[in-house]
Amino acid sequence: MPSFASNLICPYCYQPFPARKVLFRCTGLLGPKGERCAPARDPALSRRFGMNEPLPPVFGGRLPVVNALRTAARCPRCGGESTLRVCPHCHSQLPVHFGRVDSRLIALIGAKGSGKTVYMTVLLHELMHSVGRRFDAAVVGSDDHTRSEFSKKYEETLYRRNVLPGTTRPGQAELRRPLVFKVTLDGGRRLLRARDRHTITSFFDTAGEDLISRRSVDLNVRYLRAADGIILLLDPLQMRGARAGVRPGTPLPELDERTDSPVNVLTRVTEVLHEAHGLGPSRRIDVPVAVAFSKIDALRHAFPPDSPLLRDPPEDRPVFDQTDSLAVHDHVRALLHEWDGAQIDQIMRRNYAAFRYFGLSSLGGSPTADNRVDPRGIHPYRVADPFLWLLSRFGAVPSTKG
Ligand SMILES: Nc1nc2c(ncn2[C@@H]2O[C@H](COP(=O)(O)OP(=O)(O)OP(=O)(O)O)[C@@H](O)[C@H]2O)c(=O)[nH]1
Ligand SMILES: [Mg+2]
Ligand SMILES: [Zn+2]
Ligand SMILES: [Zn+2]
Repeated sequence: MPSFASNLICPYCYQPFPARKVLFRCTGLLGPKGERCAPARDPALSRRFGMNEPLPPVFGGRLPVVNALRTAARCPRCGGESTLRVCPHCHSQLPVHFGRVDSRLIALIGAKGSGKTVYMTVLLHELMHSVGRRFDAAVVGSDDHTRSEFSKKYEETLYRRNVLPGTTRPGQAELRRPLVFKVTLDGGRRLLRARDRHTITSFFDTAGEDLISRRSVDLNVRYLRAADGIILLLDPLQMRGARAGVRPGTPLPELDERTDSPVNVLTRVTEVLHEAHGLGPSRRIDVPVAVAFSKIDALRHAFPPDSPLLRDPPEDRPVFDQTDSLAVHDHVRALLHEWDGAQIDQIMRRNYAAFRYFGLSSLGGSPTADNRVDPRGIHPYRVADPFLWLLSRFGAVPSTKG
């Protein structure tokens, strides 16, 4: 999405709106007239995200529009000035630079139990720590909800209590709120651009069960339609051909009527994207899709010694390494044939203009029998690759020529 686009897309509810329609939330501080706007439950936030905390009122549309992206407005009730911009649909507070910096919505999808919630947690943790250091990037939650949700719920569960998350509640896409982060790359030390560059990324962790029936896929249609990039997480342990070769002792996900084969998930997501973008069956979808195979730790023992999935990605420079990534891509494509997943490759080639295969492991090893993090800790492998590939496609990080 270009900056100054007339239509912005809210990173929380993924609904589009023209920049001039943005609303403001009163600060709730004492205004110049000596009045103060009282906080109350916001029906829009409550309906869509189940957020009921009392907040000062929302207002808008009163001032002459000097600049569609105006950053402050005066509250008609108390007369106080506010810079807190909110989405006209869901009333979520918009990130500080929203509308003037790149905003990229990244949908994370995959079947039930494919590892999405664990992956999102580990990826963001890595981005905030090691990967962030390498790219000299600051990755911060862009609102209070994201900051507290991420640290109290996601990080706390996995990194401090060492418990794997339970199934993400299905059917409640309306109540679950994407996590919105701002990635700031330090311009001074970057190769391509001189100024700091901000990218707002919004992650929506779907409930795998929402992908089972055609009807519940539609729940996620809005998220898929608005996505600038998609990370499709597929679980090789749910593929017949791969299950046969897992490291002995690896707990295998049960395949029951609530899980769906990766091929079926991909087929359905492809149909939805075709429909959402109004494309005929012969047109290819041009949203970049990172097809990432999770839980690679359970299969690596059988890879040939020269496999790129046995080495670490080059991490000495703040660039996305295309040569390494293409080697992984080719290797995963070859593995797909062994895993009885040749159909996945056919679907990708026929329907997508830009896709790449990845192999990763969020935990770096199997969880324990009672589904806790192994006491040896979390050792993520290649988790940042799909995200960095998307960022490089968005022009937000440099990449080497492949
Ligand atoms: N071996 C291995 N197992 C993993 C890894 N990541 C996740 N798992 C296993 O996969 C299970 C499911 O992971 P989740 O992240 O909850 O999966 P999800 O895709 O969010 O599932 P739903 O919320 O039900 O759609 C975990 O409880 C772990 O047992 C990994 O990197 N390696
Ligand atoms: Mg989940
Ligand atoms: Zn006010
Ligand atoms: Zn919104």
